[in-house]
Amino acid sequence: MSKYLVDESNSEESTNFGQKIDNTQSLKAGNRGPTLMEDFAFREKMLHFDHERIPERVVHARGVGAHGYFETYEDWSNLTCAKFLTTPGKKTPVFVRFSTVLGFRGSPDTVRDVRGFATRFYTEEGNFDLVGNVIAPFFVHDAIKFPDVIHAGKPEPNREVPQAGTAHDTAYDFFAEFPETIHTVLWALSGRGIPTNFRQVEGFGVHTYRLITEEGKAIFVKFLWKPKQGLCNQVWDEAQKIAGKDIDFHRKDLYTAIDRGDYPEWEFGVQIIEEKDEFAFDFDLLDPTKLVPESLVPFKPLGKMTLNRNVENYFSETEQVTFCVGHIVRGIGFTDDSLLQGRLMSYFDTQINRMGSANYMQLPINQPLTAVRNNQRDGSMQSKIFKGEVAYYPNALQNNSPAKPAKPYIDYPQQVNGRKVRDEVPSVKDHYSQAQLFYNSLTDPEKQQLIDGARFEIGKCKLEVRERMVVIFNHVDNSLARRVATALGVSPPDRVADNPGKSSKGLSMVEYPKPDHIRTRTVAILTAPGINTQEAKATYDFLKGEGAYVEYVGVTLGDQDGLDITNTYLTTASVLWDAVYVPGGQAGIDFLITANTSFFPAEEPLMFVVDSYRHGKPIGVSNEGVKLLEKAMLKVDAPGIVKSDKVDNHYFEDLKEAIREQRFWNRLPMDKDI
Ligand code: HDE
Repeated sequence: MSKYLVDESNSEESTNFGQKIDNTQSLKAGNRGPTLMEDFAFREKMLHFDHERIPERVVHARGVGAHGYFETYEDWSNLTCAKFLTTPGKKTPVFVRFSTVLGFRGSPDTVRDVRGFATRFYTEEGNFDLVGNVIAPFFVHDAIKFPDVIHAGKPEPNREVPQAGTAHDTAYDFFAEFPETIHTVLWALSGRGIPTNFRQVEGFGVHTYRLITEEGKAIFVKFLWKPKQGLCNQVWDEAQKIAGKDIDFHRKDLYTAIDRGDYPEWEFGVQIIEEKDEFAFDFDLLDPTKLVPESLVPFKPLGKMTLNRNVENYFSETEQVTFCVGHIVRGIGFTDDSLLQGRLMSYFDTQINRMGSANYMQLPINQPLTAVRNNQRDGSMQSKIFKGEVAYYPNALQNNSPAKPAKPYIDYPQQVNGRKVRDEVPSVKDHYSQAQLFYNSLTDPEKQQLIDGARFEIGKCKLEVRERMVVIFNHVDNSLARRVATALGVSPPDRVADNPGKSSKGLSMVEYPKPDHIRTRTVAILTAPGINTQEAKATYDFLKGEGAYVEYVGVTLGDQDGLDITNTYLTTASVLWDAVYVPGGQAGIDFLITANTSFFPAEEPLMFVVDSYRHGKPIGVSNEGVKLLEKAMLKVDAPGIVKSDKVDNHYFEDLKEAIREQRFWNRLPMDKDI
């Protein structure tokens, strides 16, 4: 792709047809006169500007992309003949685009939503696009319902509100009418719907695919991505505040980590189901509203992906990348999952609509590494010049070329039969067992967050929608329904269904392994004139040495007693940081508590620690710094508050451990009756 990079530094301006121009003024009849029609430079510039936008994606419009590579651990030819998985250590370039689903292209990053995790592998056999999500199941099992679920979730068409979220009548009207959505709805209401950043998300291929060996043996697989950075979510209040303070929060997080060389990594792997076990489960393997629990089928890592390069140009790369579920490589196959089958058509169509041309695969970001040879011709913006008179097959004039390859894509010779029907699929009808499995697998604080999410979202809906949603919840779990109902002004229902209490590993975010370091964790050190700069500096140096992203927050920008203040209490807020440290120093703490300069927002330092506390974040505090917490009426002995009179190595290790832990969920308020 580098041959397409354009560097315009030290150059002279020209039109698109190459004429050098002075483009600082338009051509007028006299200084104050009308602009002349003959001004070709003005016309070209303005017309190009008028056409700068292409239709945004109908879903997943808001996204962020990065380049990287995938490296396979071993030769997996016992599972598949896909070449990128059969040469140990081989690096295959990738491009990943993370996205929210419902919001428009300029919507905030931290809304509650499902998120896309789309990966393109530029393999030596062509592009393989694994267009997945960060949530394992999907709302509906039949592609024909997709426009409905999206119309219900998108802003309501009469007024076009609300933006980028499901907290409104039409979304929950649909969910209540269509209970197969409940499993995915619970995922979205949990921490999975508000990840801390895109580096800490799992990825799921969602559908069941096939892997096929050279000998033609096939197995069923689910594709999964496991982040090395751990899993973490924001608190809903925090996510909402970030949506105002920094709507690009997730984008910037990814860009920053990559710019600083802290490349995020994911293990890529599969859950393997032998063909003979297709019907061995109490759910349908081809039903994408269900997942394969890791307690039943373990995750088998195949390789690792590293994202190590940011895009040069958002539009050319992230906006113009055209993922298609149908971009597949030899050794990987589809299944009869009807959602997958529907997607196989929709993505090609949507890309032609977005790009305005069937030649979109010729764009630099879309070109495969392999040669493209076929008899497809012409179309808008054709950039290739094909030699010769032949554009058909078979032909003798060109020796029957492009010819049949020696090893073409393997269409798995699956037996297909059945009557044409437009019926419900009986095996999909159990909507609640896996919703229960998911709910039961969460820790109590995670359940609480899910319930609070439901109270917020459904609390925005009409009474009849609220009542119907409580009925759905009650089929999952009576206590869940009662807890949600109480806050919605709906009568807590009696038990109607059993929740047998089954759970699975791999579903709780809290139980996911944490990294053993604190690299990339962001820490704000609160300062004011009179703060103990020695303590501040020593903590800064220690955390920085551990690879954390540490900055000082102060009253004004610039130097303050030798500290380089890069944020003020006006430009930042606790929600933008993973942790906060308050050093000692009586005068400084007095300043933060009483704040006597006119431009200083008096409550902000207090709000800083209050929000950090409420969002379960680690808070380091030394000596007089404790007084700021006391003034804010926080429990200074609560978990995750690391305090000491001595800022020494012992203290630093405790602080590091708390920052590594990332969140102290049991500090968040819990319902009394559980
Ligand atoms: Fe998509 N989806 N989708 N989807 N999807 C699109 O393609 C569609 C589904 C997913 O970063 C669109 O380029 C249908 C499941 C991601 O560019 C569109 C159905 C999963 C992205 C489309 C589904 C996804 C898209 C919109 C049901 C997870 C963003 C613009 C049959 C496995 C890709 C575009 C990117 C994007 C259709 C369901 C993930 C319209 C019809 C299930 C990550 O083609």
